[in-house]
Amino acid sequence: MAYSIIPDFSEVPLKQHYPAMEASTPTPEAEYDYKTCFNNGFDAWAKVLDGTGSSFAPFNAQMSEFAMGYMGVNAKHFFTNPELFVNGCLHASAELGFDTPDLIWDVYDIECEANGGDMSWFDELSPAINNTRPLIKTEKDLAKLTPPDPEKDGRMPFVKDVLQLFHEKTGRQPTIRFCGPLTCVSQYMQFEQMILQMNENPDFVHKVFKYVVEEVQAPYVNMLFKAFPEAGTNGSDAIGSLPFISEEILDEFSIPNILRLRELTGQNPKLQVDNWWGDSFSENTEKFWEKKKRVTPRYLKVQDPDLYQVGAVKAREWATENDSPLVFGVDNHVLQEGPEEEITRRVHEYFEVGTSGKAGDKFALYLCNLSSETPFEHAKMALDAIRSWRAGDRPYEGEIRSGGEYESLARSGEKGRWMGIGEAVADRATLEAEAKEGKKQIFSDIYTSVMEYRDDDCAALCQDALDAGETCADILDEGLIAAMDTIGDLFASGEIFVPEMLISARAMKAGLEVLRPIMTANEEPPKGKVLMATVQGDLHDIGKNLVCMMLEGAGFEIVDLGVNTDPKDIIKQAEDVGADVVGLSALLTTSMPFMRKTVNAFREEGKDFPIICGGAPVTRDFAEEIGAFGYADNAAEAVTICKGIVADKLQEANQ
Ligand code: B12
Repeated sequence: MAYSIIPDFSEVPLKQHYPAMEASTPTPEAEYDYKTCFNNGFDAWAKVLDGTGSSFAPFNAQMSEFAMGYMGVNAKHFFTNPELFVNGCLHASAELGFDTPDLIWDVYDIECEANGGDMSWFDELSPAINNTRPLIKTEKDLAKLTPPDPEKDGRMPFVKDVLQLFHEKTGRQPTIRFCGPLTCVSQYMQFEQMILQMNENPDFVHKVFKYVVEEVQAPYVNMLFKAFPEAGTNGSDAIGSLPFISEEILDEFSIPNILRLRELTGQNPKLQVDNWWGDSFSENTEKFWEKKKRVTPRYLKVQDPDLYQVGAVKAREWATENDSPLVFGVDNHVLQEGPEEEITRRVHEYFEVGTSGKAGDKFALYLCNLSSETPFEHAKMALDAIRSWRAGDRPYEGEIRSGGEYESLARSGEKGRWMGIGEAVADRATLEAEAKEGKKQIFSDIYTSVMEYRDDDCAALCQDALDAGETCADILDEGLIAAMDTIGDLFASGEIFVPEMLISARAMKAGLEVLRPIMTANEEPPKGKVLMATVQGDLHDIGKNLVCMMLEGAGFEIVDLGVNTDPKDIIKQAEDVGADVVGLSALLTTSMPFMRKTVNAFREEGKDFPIICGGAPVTRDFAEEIGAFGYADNAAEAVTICKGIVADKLQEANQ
């Protein structure tokens, strides 16, 4: 069956990771009887989640990309052909011995794609909305949109077919997946624009939520409920996590819209959203878990890296006190990158704590995303760890490391590492006092206007400073850049979140606009020119955009090539604009090879630009190994490196 707006992939070659299968013919049923082989797992999950209690703790894993790699199927076929998709997931789950198969397609995209959202398709990973061309920028764009027909548009019918096949093959009720309303709106509006508009024009954003929830999501989910009235349902909401958003945004936008969707789909208490991260960023974890309970009433799910940070014991205690079934999620970075011992340790620790106490029979384990790049041995190791736990092996008994001071062997256990957040520097009052010390009043006022997100005041104060004869350089250094330095430090210490960073950057930009004409007329040079790009195959840009903002705040000129960037384009643009530094960002392990490819391409063409790399899965070692000039863990560090590169260049030129 062909679904609307899906390009023709008939010529796409197969990926050959694992023993390959013909993509054009559905994978064979193999020898498994899917109607019986997952029965114990399905029953155990049901007993855990309905609070009856299970005689063993079941597990499952997000694994569609892994199944795709395991079957040797190209993503463009896998995510458009229901036979391939369902057979692939069931076959891989049965073959590896999963308790249950967890069918999860690229769930963030379906609603926006069906409404005409621009999609990017890749060979080796799931497709994604191209967030550089959002559907809604203005009220006019919103008014022009016609809601999709769930029976016809995009891959909404694909999802229905997937559920139907799953039901036929397993004899079980499928789970209806949808995109959490907040993540869905960010797909329609683009993340930064959504956050800025929430601050500037919240009524508009509320209207977008209303449209998306009432006219797109409810009809879609209801179409699926009509076909599968007994189905479970679960939303995915990656962006509804701290510190992308604040708890205020959760309260104002996210929670009410999840509840509204529940209302519009027949008050089904099973309609839930269960994958918010950010527990370790919340000032009060227990209160955060109460918020989670509002949108996932039946159980508490806490996943790494937050789980490792706040501690499995704390989560166990809360769940027991609140009479809530409990699900722990094991870090996808640990599963993918190891170290190998950590995989077994982590699985055992979470089983030990999760199954402890009087509610220990209401516990299940979740392996957060086995990707197509997760080594087969690592997936096997996780499964062996589960088997050995069940067989009574307890090599690490009593060694509870999560929530403690243990230096984790796995870097993603460090606080905030996954968000590129560094070490605490100092508290806000100290940073502000230091920044203002001995400063002229006008600079101090400019600094404060940025810190307090007052765009108009910042612009007016910059004008006042110019009128009073101050130079652009001083206004920048003493006012705007000083403020962005503090903002960077506060973000690095986890004291402020992404929204505050975006809003302060906008205030800084308002001031910059006042200075720009004078700077251009005086030909006051920027501190340097940085070319930034997210590498090929990768559409994540939140981190890259933060780095751009901080660099701009530090006086650099930025040329941002956006996402999914071809190495050739990067080289050409670096030359055309005369970049002092080239910055590459990657958030997927599957796109990291393109970082290497880009660095190699510069080398092969003999183009000697200093390249710096970053993004959560990228490490200093990796950057060194591929021959990059530098690496930064976070936006503030990126500014320091760029300053260093430009200073060295100047020094060389002056010698
Ligand atoms: C937000 C998000 C999304 C959003 C992206 C929105 C956007 N506009 O970027 C959406 C929902 C669209 C999405 C889609 C997908 N995602 Co995603 N996503 C995330 C999430 C939750 C956060 C990533 C992020 O923005 N972090 C916050 C920023 C601030 O941190 P950062 O990028 O690291 O940046 C900082 C530093 O690293 C550094 N830095 C960053 N870039 C640079 C560059 C330079 C030069 C320097 C010096 C420094 C630097 O400074 C920044 C600021 O301090 C992570 C989960 C996680 N736990 O990390 C998953 C995650 C990255 N996604 C993942 C996956 C698998 C996907 C999808 C394939 C899912 C799917 N099945 O549809 C698609 C892929 C799309 C694609 N082809 O790119 C996986 C990756 C697994 C892996 N090991 O590769 C993760 C880890 C989730 C998971 N646990 O499975 N995702």
